[in-house]
Amino acid sequence: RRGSALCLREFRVSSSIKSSGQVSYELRGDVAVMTVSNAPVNALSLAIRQDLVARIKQFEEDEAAKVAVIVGEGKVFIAGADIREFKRPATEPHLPDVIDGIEACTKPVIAAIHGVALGGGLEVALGCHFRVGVKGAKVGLPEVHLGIIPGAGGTQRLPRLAGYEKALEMIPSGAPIGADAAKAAGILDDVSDEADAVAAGLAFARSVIDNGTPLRRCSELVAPAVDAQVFADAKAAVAKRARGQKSPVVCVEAIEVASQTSFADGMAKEREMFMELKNSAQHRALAHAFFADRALGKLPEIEGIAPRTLKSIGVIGGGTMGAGIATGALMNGLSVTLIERDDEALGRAKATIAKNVGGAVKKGKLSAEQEQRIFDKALSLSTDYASLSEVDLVVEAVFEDIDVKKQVFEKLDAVCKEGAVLATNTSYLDVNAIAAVTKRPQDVIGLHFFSPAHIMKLLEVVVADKTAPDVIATGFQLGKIMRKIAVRAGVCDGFIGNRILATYRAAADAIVVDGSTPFEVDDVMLEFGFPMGPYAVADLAGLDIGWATRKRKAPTRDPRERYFTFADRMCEQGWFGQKTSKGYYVYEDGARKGTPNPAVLDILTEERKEKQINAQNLSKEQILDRYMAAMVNEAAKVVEEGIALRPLDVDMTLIYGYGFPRWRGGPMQYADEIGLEKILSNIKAYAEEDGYFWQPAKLLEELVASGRSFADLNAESGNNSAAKK
Ligand code: 3H9
Repeated sequence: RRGSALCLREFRVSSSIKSSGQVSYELRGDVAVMTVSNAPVNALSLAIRQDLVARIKQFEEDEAAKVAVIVGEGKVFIAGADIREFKRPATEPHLPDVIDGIEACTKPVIAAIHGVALGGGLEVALGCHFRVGVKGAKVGLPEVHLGIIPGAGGTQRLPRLAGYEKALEMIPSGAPIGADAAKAAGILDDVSDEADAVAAGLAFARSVIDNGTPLRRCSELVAPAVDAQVFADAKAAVAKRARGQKSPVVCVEAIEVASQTSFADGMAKEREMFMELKNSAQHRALAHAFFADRALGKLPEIEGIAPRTLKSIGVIGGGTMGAGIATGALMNGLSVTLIERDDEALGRAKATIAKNVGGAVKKGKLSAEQEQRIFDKALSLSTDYASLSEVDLVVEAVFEDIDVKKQVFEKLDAVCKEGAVLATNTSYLDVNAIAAVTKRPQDVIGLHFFSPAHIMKLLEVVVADKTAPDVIATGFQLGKIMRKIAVRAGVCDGFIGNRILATYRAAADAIVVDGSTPFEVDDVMLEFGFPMGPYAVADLAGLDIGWATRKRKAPTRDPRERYFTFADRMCEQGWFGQKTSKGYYVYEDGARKGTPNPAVLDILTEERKEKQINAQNLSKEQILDRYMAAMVNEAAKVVEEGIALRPLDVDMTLIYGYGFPRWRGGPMQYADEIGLEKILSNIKAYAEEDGYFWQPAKLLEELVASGRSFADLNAESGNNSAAKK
């Protein structure tokens, strides 16, 4: 039989492999229990793969063992291949061969799944002859999120077992499904009532032995045929959603291969597709993002520090931002006391919260009971600061003016209990100056939410000079409770995100005044993968906001700075973007997507004439290079000054708060891919035109001089597990 031959081949391979002891083998009566043990998530490292091969050989030769059960030690079954190994050349035994070896066994092998079986973990289970899950278990093939496809038979075995439609649903989305759904789809043979995977596996093994159930190999199954149009439709839908990311489309193509060829040919093709993606910049970027996500909260200053109690919070200000913060907190189980200046403003705030919460209920993110609880119990409204005397944390979201904020903090200092965290949601003001008006600067922190605050993922935790470590820990804890991505930032104008944004927006304005159109810049950034270009974003945010900032900053503007007037001229005409139906784009009848406003081009022509600028005709590539150089240069300064602790903090800020395509990994990861030398030499060339704006970051120069990258800096920080050897 094909299976046995394969199995024997594996045995020969394995005879020279020494077991490292990470997959244990224990005979329980006539059932061999193999326990994969590689904390924390039983990733299929080289040692585990070697061990699996050895244990399968042992089982095949063990006359006392009739059936084998594979289980995972700890919280999960197996979370997939060891992603850290992908940076190095693949080492034998390769996972597809290990799994073929399991499937080829002549005696039944059962996967008993608890926690999760993800990626290669589910592929191991698909290589087994039976799969049983305990309640609460989840299975999925999330490789797409790492810019790859399942590469150990997932794209070939899953459609054979569960059908093409199910595979097309699960693999390109990467979304895991629960045990019951997996059973309904035929992926699990049973969902056990046993709490423990070993007990579930043993019980299933017993029934296989008692009933003499024949082996079932996924590779030998034939899925019901489907029309080729199903794949064409899936590819089109997935490509639209993926916006430049390759792996979702390749996932569909790999599943389609399963419908066209033999299992063996399909496996060869899957391997080819997998290897190509594994060696791609998109995979490197997404793997970087995976580990960066997990490194964000690992900060030496809060290691081992417990956060303060966090059950009830106060929110000052019930505008869009304050109501959004209150909504986010309420939806995640916190009690909220919201303060406004009068009953009318409180009524408006309550209506906004009700609308936000209602929207979440409609989307199925919240139940009607939870909604009821929020308005019956969790939300209090008050015009009196004294109502904040017992809250654990207060977030101030009042008008962005330093004097107004200082007054608020003086009042908070007077009424809040000892140990309460006092947070400002300012987006650029000096948190040190705000802390200084209180007698407890150690309790003051910036918590910079992004609007709409109950939806946007990013939270900048802004650490001031005197902020206490447990207050920082509490900021991160609030982020966790509210399901935000919290990034540590230092104090400066605009912190990490808005400071970098201001710089690349200024670069965009220069590109536009020097000859390109805002629409070309937007198109280039859309093509790059941003959901919107900077000028469409400006229209959405309201052009009057930038106008007010420019007016405020006018007295302190450095005369060496190039100043552009086109945006002011647009505002003077009352064009504030979407809210006035006109800005860079024209929004007919309240449309959310506009068409280019041709009058903007006339305003630009006038400005060029006044300033005697000869319009340059920049190519798309030149526009992109300038835009990205500005972003990377400012980002490097932000790291150099310690505003961001590591390059990865910048990357995640831009991804979660500013629409930077995740599959490019953030600006620092992108810069590493392009090469820091190239970025620096571009900056130096631009500096010949405008030496004030294009001052190279010292950090960038240092890295180029020492031949290092931003990834090296992340690794040197010691908190990025991707970099660990
Ligand atoms: C694959 O399988 C390819 C195959 O198709 C083909 C191969 C040929 N590898 O998330 P957590 C680390 S691709 C290495 O905080 P949780 C993680 O970095 C893989 N390390 O825990 C963290 O380390 P640290 C497809 C991994 O409880 C620690 O484990 N599989 C891996 O919130 C704890 O992780 C996936 O994409 C890994 N595969 O969530 C699944 N996974 O403590 C990826 C985790 O140093 N994993 N680590 O920061 C997950 O989705 C979640 O980790 C999981 C646990 C849900 C399992």
